[in-house]
Amino acid sequence: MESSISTWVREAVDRVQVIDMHTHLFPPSFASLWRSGADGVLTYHYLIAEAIRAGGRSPEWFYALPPREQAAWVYEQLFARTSPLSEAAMGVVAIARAFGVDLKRDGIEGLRAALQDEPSDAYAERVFQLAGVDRVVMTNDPLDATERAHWLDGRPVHPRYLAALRLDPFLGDWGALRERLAAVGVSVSSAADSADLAEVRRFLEGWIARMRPVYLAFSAPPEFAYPTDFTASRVLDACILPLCREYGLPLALMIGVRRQVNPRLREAGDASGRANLTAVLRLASSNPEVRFFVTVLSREDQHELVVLARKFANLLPFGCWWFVNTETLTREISALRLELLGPTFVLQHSDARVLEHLVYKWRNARALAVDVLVHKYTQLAEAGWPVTRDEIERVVKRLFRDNFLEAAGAV
Ligand code: RAT
Ligand code: ZN
Repeated sequence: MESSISTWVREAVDRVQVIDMHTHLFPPSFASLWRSGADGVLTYHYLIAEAIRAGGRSPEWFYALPPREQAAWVYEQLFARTSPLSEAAMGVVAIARAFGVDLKRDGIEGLRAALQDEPSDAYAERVFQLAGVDRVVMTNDPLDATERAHWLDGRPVHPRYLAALRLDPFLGDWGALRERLAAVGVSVSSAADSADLAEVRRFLEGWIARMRPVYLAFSAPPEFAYPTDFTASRVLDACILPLCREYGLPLALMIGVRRQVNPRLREAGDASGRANLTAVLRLASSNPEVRFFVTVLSREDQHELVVLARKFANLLPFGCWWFVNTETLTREISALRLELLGPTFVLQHSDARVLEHLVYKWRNARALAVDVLVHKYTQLAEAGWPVTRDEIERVVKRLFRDNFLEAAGAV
């Protein structure tokens, strides 16, 4: 029995075509936002932070280098001079291998020759196939000038890419939001009164129509609270939650990021902190008709989130985000979720910023699923349940795609 369970789980996990519910990827048609290739892979901000730690140079020195030299310097610190043992560094080794490159022998030039950095549908297709990914959800910012231009031009979006409307600036400081809105020709007053909120809502409604997102999303600091007297709570109540209800859109909350604790590191300068999940409790309980996708950045918050999800069926925990997307923590978190929720969560998302990230991040997620599921199904069989191949396949599909698609109303 044990060996058939292990075969069945492995086969189901190998075969499943993933829906990746949170990435930062863009289709080839959004050419200036496309990121792929060896230099993109090596200048991932996860690796930049590690290389600056290892290399003894200042962030200012590093960022003054042209991108090609940045990549070469990261390669030197994390691969040539030492063993690439971190999660992100080992990811590069896995990408190289998937493209037939022996990184130790062929070095950065081997990787540059094998990976392509120009936007291309055929190359994207190859990477999706290698990674076993069916569709990815993007992160779409309606206030980002470059991204807006692509949408306003009406560039086609390949069907493998789904949109998610990102709301971070709408839930921060009202004064800063006013400036961002003014830059795109929308004027609101400093009062944040009901006319202003109606204007914000109209703006978002226009972008929902244009992007046709599968959910709305924001990331929040550990201090995120709801309800509060701050404008962010009013924006949630008057704009975002009504839009979720009206358009049947889930709201994704990514909580626990401490932005720019070291601004010198730029994109690599964010850290994490423990959140107050009372905000999630209140949102889920006072909006039973809205579905909330929730992920938390601190290891310490994972158990509380799972317990809350037991109480509110409209709350769907998803993925192991950023600093908890490591071999040790993904196993701990996923086993915990299975133990308290059964297979009613989304196992993983990649957070890929560069196309080829899909390859290693989903390879790791598959290995995680095999470990956790073989263990659980073996226990289940020992407990007296005659496990079948069919049920394993169904559960694997739920964890890698169907739970998300159903909750997003995308099936
Ligand atoms: O994982 C990352 O690359 C982070 O920089 C963030 O993008 C984070 O995932 C987010 O979406 O805010
Ligand atoms: Zn992200």
